[in-house]
Amino acid sequence: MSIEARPNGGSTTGTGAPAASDRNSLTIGPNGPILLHDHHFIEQMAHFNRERVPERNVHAKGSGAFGVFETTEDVSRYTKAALFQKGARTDMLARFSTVAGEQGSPDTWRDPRGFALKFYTSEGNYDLVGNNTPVFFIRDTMKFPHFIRSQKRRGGTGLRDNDMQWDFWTMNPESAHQVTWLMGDRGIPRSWRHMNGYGSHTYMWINAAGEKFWIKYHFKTDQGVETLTQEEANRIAGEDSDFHRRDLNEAIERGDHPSWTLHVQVMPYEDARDYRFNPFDLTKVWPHSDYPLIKVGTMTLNRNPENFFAQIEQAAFEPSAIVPGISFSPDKMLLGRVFAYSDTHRYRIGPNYQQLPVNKHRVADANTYQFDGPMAFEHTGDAPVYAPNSYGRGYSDLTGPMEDSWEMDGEMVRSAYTLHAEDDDFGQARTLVNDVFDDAGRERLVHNVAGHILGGVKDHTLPRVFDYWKSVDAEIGKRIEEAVHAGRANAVAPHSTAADPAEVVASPGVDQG
Ligand code: HDE
Repeated sequence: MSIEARPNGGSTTGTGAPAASDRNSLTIGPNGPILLHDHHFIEQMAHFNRERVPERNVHAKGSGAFGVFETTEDVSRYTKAALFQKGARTDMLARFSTVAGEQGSPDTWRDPRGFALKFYTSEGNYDLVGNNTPVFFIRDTMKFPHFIRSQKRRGGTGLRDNDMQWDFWTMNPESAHQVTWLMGDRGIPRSWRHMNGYGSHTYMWINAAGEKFWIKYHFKTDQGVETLTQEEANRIAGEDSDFHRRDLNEAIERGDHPSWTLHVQVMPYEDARDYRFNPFDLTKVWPHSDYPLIKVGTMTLNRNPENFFAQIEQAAFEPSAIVPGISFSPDKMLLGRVFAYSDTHRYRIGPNYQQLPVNKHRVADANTYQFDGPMAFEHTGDAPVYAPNSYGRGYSDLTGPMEDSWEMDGEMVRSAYTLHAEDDDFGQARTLVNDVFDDAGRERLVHNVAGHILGGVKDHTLPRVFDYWKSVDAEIGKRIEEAVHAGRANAVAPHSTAADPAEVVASPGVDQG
């Protein structure tokens, strides 16, 4: 919406009337006191004091753009979802973000990146709220607040603390796969355009015949994966904390529209029970040799937001936003998130956040039994506000087994997952190190991990850290231990002359994750 200059060149009050001045408050004489009935001054000041909404408590730093998803292949044998029918073109919004840093933190910190997608489909919004990593640190939602607090700031000093991070990671060994990925090259993408996106969890697809499949999403960047070294990232963090936000905005501005090709892995419903890994364990991937990638379509980002606050800060992505043909899975992390996101939006933005234009679905004949609440500006007139009713307002009344259900039995317990044949905490991390990283990649992994450890890990945490890495791979663990001992031996004593920054493996002042 472009606001042309008004005929008198002036502005208006919040109620639309001409405003007298945006430069001088109303006083008795030029030197007198400000008058209480200077309502324009009061309105300006009062609204200014209320311009901030709470930042996201994770993924606070991010940005995004609008675009379109086009399904180019026929995957109707797996899903009936309208947006995934061949030829469908669906408007969408993407938001990319870091995880632990606050709104003003550097884009180039070592961290997973949020890869949040909102598809405005003809059947309702479908939100796929993933990361640029196919796995995660933990596999039970109950641990999430503890995990996040260990990555943020200490209760006493308010400082971030690498020791706290390793204390948590080494006491939760299921984190090893994600931590290995994080400390490797992909922990710092060169730009959001040069990273892949993943749904991370296992989801359910249902086809028109009601047949169910387990699937995993892979958005492969068409720009190619490119990363930053720790040293490049440290430098950029000091020069331009909005490096990634600026890159995306300027690329779209110059017509260089980034795109990603979506593939899915499809697991027949019955395979899950005996698959060698727990297919719902978010710390695990499904080897592509077991379930190869199947192409679906292309996502292209081609329009920058007009207003950052209205369209990015207030964008509300929620894993609970699903459409017919797509559903959840027994993944405890996904089920926890299905509750948490809408809850956080009600707190952060308000209970009517779904009415905001950026969050509004595109379903013409929507019929929602939600009414009133703060800032409600949609309504259904005098239509019945209850169901059932005899005045013709429709309502839903399905009973019996739901099409997207799955079988479960057993008593209520609090427990870890039962382990499948090859389930353990370090095996897939070891595969990542030995079969995916090359020699140079392993060298950078050792360098990054040792640098992070030298950034403040305390003596009593160190043995667990070395054991953690030796459990991933004996050789890598040994090299990390040697690099840390060497780094400590070379560390310059605080009282002596300043060290050459290049010699200090880690810049403790710069966050590494
Ligand atoms: Fe999030 N996560 N998360 N997360 N997450 C949030 O929702 C949460 C997890 C992810 O750009 C919050 O709107 C729980 C995994 C992204 O606006 C919050 C758990 C993955 C974004 C929240 C997880 C993600 C968020 C904070 C453990 C990848 C940014 C603000 C089960 C698959 C979305 C908000 C955006 C944001 C909860 C773990 C991705 C607090 C409880 C795993 C991309 O609700």
